[in-house]
Amino acid sequence: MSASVKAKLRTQQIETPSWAYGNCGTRFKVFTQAGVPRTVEEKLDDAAQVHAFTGIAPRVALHIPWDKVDDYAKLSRHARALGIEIGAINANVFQDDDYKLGSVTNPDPAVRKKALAHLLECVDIMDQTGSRDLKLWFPDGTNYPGQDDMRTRQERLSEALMRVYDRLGKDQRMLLEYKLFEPAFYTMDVPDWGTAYAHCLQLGERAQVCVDTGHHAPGTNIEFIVAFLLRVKKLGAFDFNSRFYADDDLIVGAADPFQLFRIMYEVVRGGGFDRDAGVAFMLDQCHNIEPKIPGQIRSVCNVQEATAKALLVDREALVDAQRSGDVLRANEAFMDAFNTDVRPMLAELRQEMGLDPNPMEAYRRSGYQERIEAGRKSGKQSGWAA
Ligand SMILES: [Mn+2]
Repeated sequence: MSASVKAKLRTQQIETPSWAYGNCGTRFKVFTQAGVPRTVEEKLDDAAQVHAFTGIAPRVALHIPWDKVDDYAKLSRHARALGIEIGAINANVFQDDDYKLGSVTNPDPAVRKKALAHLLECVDIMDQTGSRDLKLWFPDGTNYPGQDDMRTRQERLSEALMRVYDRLGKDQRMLLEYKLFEPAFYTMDVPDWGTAYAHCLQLGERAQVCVDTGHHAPGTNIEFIVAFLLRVKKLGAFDFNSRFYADDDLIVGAADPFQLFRIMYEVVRGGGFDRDAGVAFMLDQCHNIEPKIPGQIRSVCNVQEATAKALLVDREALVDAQRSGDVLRANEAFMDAFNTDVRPMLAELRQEMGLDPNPMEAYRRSGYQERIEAGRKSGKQSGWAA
């Protein structure tokens, strides 16, 4: 069994976010770190380290305008020279004063126009980087009952999404992300997977839902959402991170490894792990207090561990117990896989892939962290305002 599990794990690809390498923080404080990238190229350099030590993180997502450059073809070449590729393009309609009352659902048509122009610009960038996915997350919503008309805002959203969808190339996809609350506190215009799903359904098959694991109410059964969306071919991507309370953006698997396993089991069960299913496994995280590159390595390894356990579930025994209504035996089959220590198997896999069995230790030993801390002294660090 372990040989077939390892063969599957070899095909896994996890995309890291460029913004995880820059400075970030909470709304109270951004703590800067030594050695943080000053340019997009340096973010790609750091992302390449994560791939070098894990072997399964060959792509990095960009965020526009944070990662805006003059020459995207040149940036793609820089990525390829490092052994990685540019992944999804993430739009940003949350940082301008104009967006105080929303972006594509703003009551002011001029603001809506500006937001739409940015989304279309992101598709132009995808054409140049060769990216398949446009990831859309809208901060749009209201804080007070009566502030704006919820239904009209849905019309505005739908109109903008249609315009962007029409602009996509035939190999490009739109990933629509939802979030329960924040920055708006009364209503969000895309608050949940049902809303995202309904819009994607209306748009067409190249519009799919992105499940950010930190964007639900506490206690939400995320694996059910995953199972449902996979069944109807609308699960486009994950934004993995973990949370204790709200959108904490912590290292994936840190808060609830069992939940991550349950999610990955539904992915395996629903065929979402097969490459042609097109599910993008992305991380969306902020490393506020921990060093960023090892923070990403840890996260990638945690997804890999949960995936390994999900692949280890004895499906035959499970299905047999389920069909015969044997509740306890079914649960045992499930839990046996979760309780398996897969670390020795993963160490073996890495050695077979020509990697160090322990990516965290190997990174520490590599001296890369010391080199960037010494070398990146002048210039402005990328990231949120410090
Ligand atoms: Mn996200």
